[in-house]
Amino acid sequence: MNDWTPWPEEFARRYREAGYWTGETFGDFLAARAEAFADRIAVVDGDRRWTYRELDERASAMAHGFLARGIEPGDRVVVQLPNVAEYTSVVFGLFRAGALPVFALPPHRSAEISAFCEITGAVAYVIADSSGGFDFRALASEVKEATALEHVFVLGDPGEHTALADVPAAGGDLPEVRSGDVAFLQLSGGSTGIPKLIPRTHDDYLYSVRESAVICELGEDTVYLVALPVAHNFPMSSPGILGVLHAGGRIVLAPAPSPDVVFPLIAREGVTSTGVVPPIALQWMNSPARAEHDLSSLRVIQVGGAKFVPEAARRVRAELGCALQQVFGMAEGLVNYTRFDDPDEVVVTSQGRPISPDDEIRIVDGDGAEVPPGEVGELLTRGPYTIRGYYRADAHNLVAFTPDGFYRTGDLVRRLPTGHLVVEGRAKDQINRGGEKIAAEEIENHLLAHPAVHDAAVVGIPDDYLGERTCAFVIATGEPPTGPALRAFLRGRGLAAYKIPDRIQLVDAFPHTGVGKTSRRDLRRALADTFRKAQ
Ligand code: J2J
Repeated sequence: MNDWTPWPEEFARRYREAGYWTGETFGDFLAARAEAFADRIAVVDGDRRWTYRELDERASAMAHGFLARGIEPGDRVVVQLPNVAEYTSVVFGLFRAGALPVFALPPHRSAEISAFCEITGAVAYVIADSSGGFDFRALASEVKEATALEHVFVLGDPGEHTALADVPAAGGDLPEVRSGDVAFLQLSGGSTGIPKLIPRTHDDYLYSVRESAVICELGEDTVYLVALPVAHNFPMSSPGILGVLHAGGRIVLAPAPSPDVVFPLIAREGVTSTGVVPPIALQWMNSPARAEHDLSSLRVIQVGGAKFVPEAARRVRAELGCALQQVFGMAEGLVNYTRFDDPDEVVVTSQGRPISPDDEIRIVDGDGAEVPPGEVGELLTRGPYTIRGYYRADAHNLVAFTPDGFYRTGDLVRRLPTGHLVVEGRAKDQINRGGEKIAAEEIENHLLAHPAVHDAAVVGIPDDYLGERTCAFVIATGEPPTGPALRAFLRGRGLAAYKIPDRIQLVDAFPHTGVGKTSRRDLRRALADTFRKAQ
């Protein structure tokens, strides 16, 4: 079994020759930033301000400390932290130690964390003691019991584990890290029962970061607000915290995206840009608190992660007093941005065009043939920062990628003559709940574990605010379970809260979807249609 799929040598050579892959590692990247911007502020978290030099020193001390405690180059380390400054020192510390962060999100619970640990064989887990009212130490103890985890590092009160504050250490040389190796594992939105992890190399990711910083016109005067969970691919790299560090700007970490938290922070720190998902943009636009704060420093709000409908997009400039940039990206690679010199109509109605001239785009029909220009089809892509395979997923890779290495995004798009893409829908078994991705099969499998569930199908249903919500159609066996009982059952299985179905509907039978063997995809589509018609 291969851990990951490198680019074929002829592509790797091409990307190096074109200057995309420069040989820089994340460790080098931070060192160069610290050299260039030493005393400038890099990270703001509440009243704490770290300079570039301080971040660099903290990252090295973390690296030495992790190594001294037995973390080895190549080891996987699950990182699940809220939006705090230590996220940056931990992650760059792991990069410098040659260890691979696995980026969990704050809502993940035992079902997800155990799966990440099992797939990766992670030896360590970095958490905060508690956050958002949840005690992560108990979760860590549970997962440690059941997996190969050896270390748990805790920001704050460590309980039975190790305090993150005790990790930093002095030391000599750090291990050699190669830019063509995998630097970290990012999460895929997923469409199958088992989570998929995305191996990104230093070379490929840093290319997308540098180009994003240019496209988004970042500079030393950039003050970027991290409103989404910092480990998500969007605020990490599009252009996100890494793009801002590249340009010598300042990262401001927000503990939550709500207007009461974010608006005062924008005013206090003079925030110039931020990236959010559509429901947050809507919440900000709809908030009466807008009038009470000086948001005039804001130059651009990026919106992505789910479709931002034109009606909402048109409101941005008047209501938030800044420009809109649409971002259509994916942790697997390809990122599209509308550009600042695009006509307003293109910014409002499209999801942008790719970063790189070497991003290859194919838009295909169900048989894999390219559709005529301007028509809707599934987006396939290949390029200098798009993976060629998921981590340790040989069987799934055969279906998720074409034989010639294109990633099947599962997104239905059409292309404008300018090269901009318009997202029209989805051909994958995933629900996009306001930017949070839910794999239908994963939730169905959890439901099927309930003794009174005979069959289950999970689909997306339209929602004005989130774009989509989840509805689970359930066929019971014996005494039908109630909705609240099924929800409690799912929570009890350690599932992240955003994956618990918003609606549970008991049905006697599923619709027939035509001749022959019914595919789950057809069934989900038919259920979603009947739901829509019934509304
Ligand atoms: C419609 N669907 C979108 C958009 C993503 C930048 C921005 C977002 C992500 C992200 C990211 C969309 N309109 N503007 O990684 O770097 C849906 C598509 C896509 C999937 C990827 C980044 N922007 N999507 O959302 O890995 O279905 O990345 O394939 O979480 O989100 O999800 P994810």
